[in-house]
Amino acid sequence: MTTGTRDREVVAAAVIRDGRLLLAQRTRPPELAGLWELPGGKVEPGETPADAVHRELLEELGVEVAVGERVGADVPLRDGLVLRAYRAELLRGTPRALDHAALCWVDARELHEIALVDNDRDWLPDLVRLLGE
Ligand code: 9L3
Ligand code: MG
Repeated sequence: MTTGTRDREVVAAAVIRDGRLLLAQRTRPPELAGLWELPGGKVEPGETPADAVHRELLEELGVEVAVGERVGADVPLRDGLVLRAYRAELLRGTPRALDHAALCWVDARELHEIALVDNDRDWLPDLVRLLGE
């Protein structure tokens, strides 16, 4: 076996512009539909996490990004998956909801009020810090 012992990674992107964080509203699975998340998805075999952030944001939002620093701590998911967040800077395009129900830009106060997916709530203090910079 060449795989199987390492956790499979899911990446998520913190895109911040003008003091606001980009959130995307999930459509699936049913238990997550309607909740908001940092956009992203599974790292495919042969990809680095940064490659995956770049690909996922192109697929999900139609934008090109430069992938930056890690944000917050690893979040363990079910089935040996681990979720990791990265900063991402918009280089080209305007984000569109190609795979989500909707997009929104939130400030720190709105971030506390919106219905985030549980996994992403762990990053709230880190995200608030970034929004304050
Ligand atoms: N997930 C949680 N928070 C996020 C992202 C991008 C993903 N910010 C979870 C939801 C799914 C799994 O990771 O259970 C895979 O994500 P996707 O490929 O369905 O986006
Ligand atoms: Mg996704």
